Amino acid sequence: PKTIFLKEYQVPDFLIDRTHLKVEIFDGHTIVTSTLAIRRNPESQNSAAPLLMQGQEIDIQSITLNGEPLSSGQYTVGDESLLVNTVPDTFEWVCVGKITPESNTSLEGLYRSKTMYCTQCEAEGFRKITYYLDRPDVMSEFTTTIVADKAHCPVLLSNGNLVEEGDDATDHTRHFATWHDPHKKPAYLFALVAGELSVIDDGFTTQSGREVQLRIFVEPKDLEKCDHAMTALKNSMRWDEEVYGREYDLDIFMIVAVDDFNMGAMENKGLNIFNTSCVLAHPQTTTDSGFQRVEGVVAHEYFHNWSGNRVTCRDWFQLSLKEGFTVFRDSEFSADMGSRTVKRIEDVNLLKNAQFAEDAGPMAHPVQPSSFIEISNFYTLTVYEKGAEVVRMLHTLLGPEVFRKGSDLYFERHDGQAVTIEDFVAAMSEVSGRDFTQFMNWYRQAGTPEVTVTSHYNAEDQTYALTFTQSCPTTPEATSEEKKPYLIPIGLGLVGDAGELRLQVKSEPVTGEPADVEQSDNTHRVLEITEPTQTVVFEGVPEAPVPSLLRNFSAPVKLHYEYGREELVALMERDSDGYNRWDASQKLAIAVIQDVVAARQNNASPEMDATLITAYGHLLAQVQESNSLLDPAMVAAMLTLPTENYLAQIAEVADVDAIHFARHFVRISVANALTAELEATYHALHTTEAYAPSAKQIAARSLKNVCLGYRALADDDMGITLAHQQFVQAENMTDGFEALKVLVHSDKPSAAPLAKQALADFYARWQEESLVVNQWFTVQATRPSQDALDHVKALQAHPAYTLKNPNKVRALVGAFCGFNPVNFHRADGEGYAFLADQIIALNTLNPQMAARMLTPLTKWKLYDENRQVLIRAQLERIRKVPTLSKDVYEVVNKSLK
Ligand code: HT7
Ligand code: ZN
Repeated sequence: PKTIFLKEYQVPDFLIDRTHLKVEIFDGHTIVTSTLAIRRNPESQNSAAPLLMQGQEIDIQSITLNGEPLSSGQYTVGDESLLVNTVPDTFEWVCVGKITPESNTSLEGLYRSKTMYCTQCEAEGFRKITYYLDRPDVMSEFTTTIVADKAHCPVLLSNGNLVEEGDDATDHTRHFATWHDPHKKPAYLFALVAGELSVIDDGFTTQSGREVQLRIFVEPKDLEKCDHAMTALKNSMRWDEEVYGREYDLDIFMIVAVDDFNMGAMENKGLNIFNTSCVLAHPQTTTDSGFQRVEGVVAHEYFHNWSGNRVTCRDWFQLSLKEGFTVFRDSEFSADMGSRTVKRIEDVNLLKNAQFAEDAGPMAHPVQPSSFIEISNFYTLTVYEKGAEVVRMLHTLLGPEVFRKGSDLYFERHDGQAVTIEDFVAAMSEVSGRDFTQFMNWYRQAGTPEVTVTSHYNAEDQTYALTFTQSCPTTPEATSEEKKPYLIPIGLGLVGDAGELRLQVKSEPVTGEPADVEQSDNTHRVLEITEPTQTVVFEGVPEAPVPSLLRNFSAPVKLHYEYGREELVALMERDSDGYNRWDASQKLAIAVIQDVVAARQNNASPEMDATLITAYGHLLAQVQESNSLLDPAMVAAMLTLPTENYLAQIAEVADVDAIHFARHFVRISVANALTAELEATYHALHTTEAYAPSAKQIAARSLKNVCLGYRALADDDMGITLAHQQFVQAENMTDGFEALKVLVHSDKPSAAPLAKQALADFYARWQEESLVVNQWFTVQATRPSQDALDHVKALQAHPAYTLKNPNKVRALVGAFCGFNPVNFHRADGEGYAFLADQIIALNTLNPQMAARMLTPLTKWKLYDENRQVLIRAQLERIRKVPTLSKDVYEVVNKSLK
């Protein structure tokens, strides 16, 4: 397979002004007639360039050029292309091709999901529908006519506005619909849906007074699960007007839910297609986090209408231009809809758990990658989540008003264009008058920068010096020495005994260049670190403070500062920055767990540090006070220990068994020490109020269920009894599922029969609800007990399981390999062999999914010698598969380098 390089970008040789697609769906095959108005691009470097189109798995029936048939000798069909050596400067191209959506299991292009036909074209799926210039900088005006059987496909949808519909002239069992999209768009934003669907209707009046019809299409049985998505859509539309001044631009906005989908959703112009898991929500079948996910994904796809569709990417190296910016936008939206601090904690948790791991592995790449083999492999946490953090840093550096001016300029200047990340940053630079040359390192260098901070308090002068040293580890594209220093915004405060101290920076730093310091208020600042080493001195500091560093996680870095445990407790209790209060709780928990890991490794008996228990006790006492200002969701997050995966990531050599033991030991110790407090908090929050996905209720449920989880670990059986009661009585999925998880994951003998019965009851009750069955698979796949792998293998034979549905694969195989580390990393290597088997099977069925499922095997460097050998052996086995897809080839080869 060929590597594509950013530096080799060339403008397209041809442009397609208008695209007319006629898609005739028959049972077993589909005929696609594409009529394209093509002309040479005046900006092309080659005025005599041949016409090279992309196409895959299309059976060509005929081609005409300006009405003249093209014989097969006049063009060359390659594996994935069609070449015509001589063409006029302007011409009409008509190609009739036959495709078979029914046998398309890759879920790219046009495919059949259950009884419905739908498309997924990003990034390069359109070429499976017709031959085309399938690249984002070729933008065309699309008209689409769909013809299909009336009985099987009563609903026919495509992008834009419906212009005509009626019976087929020759066959009255068939009908057609013609849609026209007035906005030029790249092929990746094309969509088509045909099937038997029910719809909920609503409307939205834009800020300029235009009426927009809003429609959500789902299977008839899911009609009652659309209200939350519709509310989220209307809130998103209003929010984008208020916060970014962006108004919707068509008369209709449609969402369609499909069961078989490789990702969460797709922002096709005017016709978003969603994985059912990201649009359907009902209190009885959806957990709180499911509700929040629906809200976030609906917003994300809607926001793409401007950040992605109106202004799109020049090439796929610019993917973060739309994805990083849109994740930032949806994250701010969710923060405005619920708890800002808790949303920030969730985002950072994802970044630290998963994106940092990606940055430390063989697939590490810059936010703007410089090369790829298969672009589908670059829809990554780096492009999305780190990309959003980079946009957030611009927001932090400029402040909300100037950032808004920058985004206004960006949208106005580039409306209708396909542009680059540099164009985005240029707009931000222009409105602020700032030079962002150094800032671009965030886009162009891979790896997580590390910042080490040391402090020195001089009681005599009342000065406090902080020295920052930055570096970035070696990643596949550059060594540590080659990496240039970053501009790192560091949010900062100084916590004293009686409160936060006033910050006065001494005009000249002790060493290095003068620190660029942005003033906000007296007790909080954002320092700008630009040098490899830089010192900032504060004066008028009356006492030795505890520094609160990287407030609100102001930059995606690993920050090291040697905190004493009592200092962490001080931050947990007194820091005005909510994010750092949580971060201190995590740091303290890590230190305590690491003690136990070390004891375990030295065959010593583990001891529990009482500092953590006392701090947790204070939190539980405070949150129960009648006038408490503590957000229960914050307390829940603070009481939640770092994951085993994260603990593995930060270990020198990850000892999965010792980590599992230590984390469990700390949880049991907390449970036994705070039994009464946990139980009291549980009861105080366990109400019978009717379910609402409100921030207040979600917060209460999250703390209640964290308490239940701990309580069930204490030496007595009361927690198991409470969990069982909650499971039986639950009126919403959050409470039901959390209780089920407690029972199924418990290693207590008393829990075993209850768990068995609860699993059986749960399945019996929800077997018709595919998304709930996914939860049922996951709770079993993540069970820590030793027979977990055998159980997962047995579940693969369950009638509800299929390798063809990505949600099922993620729920069972993905959950086991990603979130059951102690079993996936079994010392005998059976977990690795199991995953390799799944990847080999998926490689032919669905290469995108196969490549994604490789992720746990890419992390082999974290583990001991024995496991490294076992993982590499499985990667080698996969590499030897004769018909390896580009997707899997790229990840396996990079992992074995
Ligand atoms: N922009 C969408 C990307 C997407 C996708 C990419 C590859 C393969 C399948 C896919 N489905 C959707 C999703 C988004 O970021 O909104
Ligand atoms: Zn997106």
